[in-house]
Amino acid sequence: MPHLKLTVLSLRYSSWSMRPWLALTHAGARFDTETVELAHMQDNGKVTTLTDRRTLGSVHGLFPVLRIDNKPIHESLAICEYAAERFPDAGLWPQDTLARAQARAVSCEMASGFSALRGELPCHLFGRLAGFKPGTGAQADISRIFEIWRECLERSSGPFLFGGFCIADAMYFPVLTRFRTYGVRLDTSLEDYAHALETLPAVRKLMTVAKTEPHIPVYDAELRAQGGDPDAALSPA
Ligand SMILES: N[C@@H](CCC(=O)N[C@@H](CS)C(=O)NCC(=O)O)C(=O)O
Repeated sequence: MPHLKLTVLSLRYSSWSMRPWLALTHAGARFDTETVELAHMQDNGKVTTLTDRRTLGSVHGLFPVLRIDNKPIHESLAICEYAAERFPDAGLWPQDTLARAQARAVSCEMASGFSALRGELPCHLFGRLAGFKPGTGAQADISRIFEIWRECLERSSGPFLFGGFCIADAMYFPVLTRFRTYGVRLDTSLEDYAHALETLPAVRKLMTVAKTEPHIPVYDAELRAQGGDPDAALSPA
């Protein structure tokens, strides 16, 4: 069996890292997770060069990277594709050809879009900010995401976007956590989807692991500056 190592930024915040972590975990893959910390995220005025990033295991400067016996795959969706092919019994893509293409389409839409949402509502698994009002661009992204979720759930009858949990759900999980952090309300049908995601064993495991992941001081400072609390949703020990 090849050795798998997933190099990530802190799973408290890194949405791109969470996605392949969830896909691999749901598939039952045995893999090591290595969390790296970048100098410019420590709130000390330092920069992180491409050389620094490569020394820490990146290929093109970003994370996550999966290494299979030290051979890298960068880009989260490509890592998820690898997991789907390596662990075919996990159902990481739908069986049906059309549903599979549709699942890939909404996954690609997530990977390449929603920049206003990403910019305005940074991912904080345990953060909470009361009274947040999205701007026009972020609101348009939220509306489109609700539309995708409703259409998929109507077609599949749930509980996940394409019936069983698949890569499309892994792609949208960090969006759901943003909705929780910033108080974006879901209607009843979408709350059922949220419940299915939040109680999935791989998601529960992620939430447990994330509690032990490092804080990123610049992200916490940005949330606090808006009146938020980066640890508000941590359950008492
Ligand atoms: N398209 C890439 C995006 C990866 C990405 O943006 N990763 C962020 C972490 S969530 C990162 O490495 N950021 C480093 C930085 O901001 O300096 C993927 O899907 O893997």
